[in-house]
Amino acid sequence: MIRIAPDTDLLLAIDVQPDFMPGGALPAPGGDAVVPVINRLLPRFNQAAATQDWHPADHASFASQHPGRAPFETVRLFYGEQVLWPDHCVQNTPGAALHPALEAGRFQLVLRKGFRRGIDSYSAFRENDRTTPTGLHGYLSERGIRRIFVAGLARGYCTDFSAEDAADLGYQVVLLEDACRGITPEATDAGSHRLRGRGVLLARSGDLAG
Ligand code: VGL
Ligand code: ZN
Repeated sequence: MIRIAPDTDLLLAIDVQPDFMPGGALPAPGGDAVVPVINRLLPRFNQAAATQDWHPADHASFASQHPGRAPFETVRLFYGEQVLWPDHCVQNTPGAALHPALEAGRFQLVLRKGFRRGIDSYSAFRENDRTTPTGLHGYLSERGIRRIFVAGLARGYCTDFSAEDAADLGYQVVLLEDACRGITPEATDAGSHRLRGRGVLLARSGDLAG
C-alpha cells in the first residue's frame, strides 16, 4: 500500500483529451477508460495538475507539414529525431479540450505544452529539444511537491517522458498503470523498461491508501 501524503503528493493527469481516445485523431486504444479512474482518484489528492497537448495547426510534429511523409515515420528536426503524427490537439478544437467528463475543476493548474511550432513536447517538464523548460518544475517545487503520481495518455510518449523527467528532477514518481493507456503495446513496454531504469514505481490505483 502507498499512503497518500496530503501536502506533498500531487496527481498529474497527462493529456486526457479526446484526440487521444477512440474516435480521435491519434487514439490510444481504451484511452477513454482513464477518465473514470482519474475522476475517482482526484478527490483523494489535495494537489492535482493536468497537461494539455496544444499544437498550432502547422506544428512541425504533424506529418501534414512534411510533403511526401506519412504519420509514424520519423524526421530530423533541429533537436534530433521526431516521430511524425497525424494532425492532433490543434489549439481551440474539440479534440484538444480536456475530456468533457473529466472533473477538471479539481485541477489547480492546467499546463499547455507543444505550442511552439518548431518543437514538440512529450514531457510536462521539458520540450523535445530536452532543454526548453515548461515551467512545471518551478511551480511544483515552489508548492513543496515531492512525489508525483502520473496518470493519463499516452504510455510510451507523454506519460512516460513526464515520469522520467520528474524522476530526473528529483521527485519520487509513481506511474499508475490502470490510469494510463498507450498508443501501441510496444511503446508501452519500452516505456515501462525505461521507467524502471529511472527508479519510477509502476503501481495501480488500488495500491493507494488514504
Ligand atoms: C502524445 C504523441 C504526440 C501523447 C502527444 O500525449 O502521448 N503523443 N503528442
Ligand atoms: Zn502532440
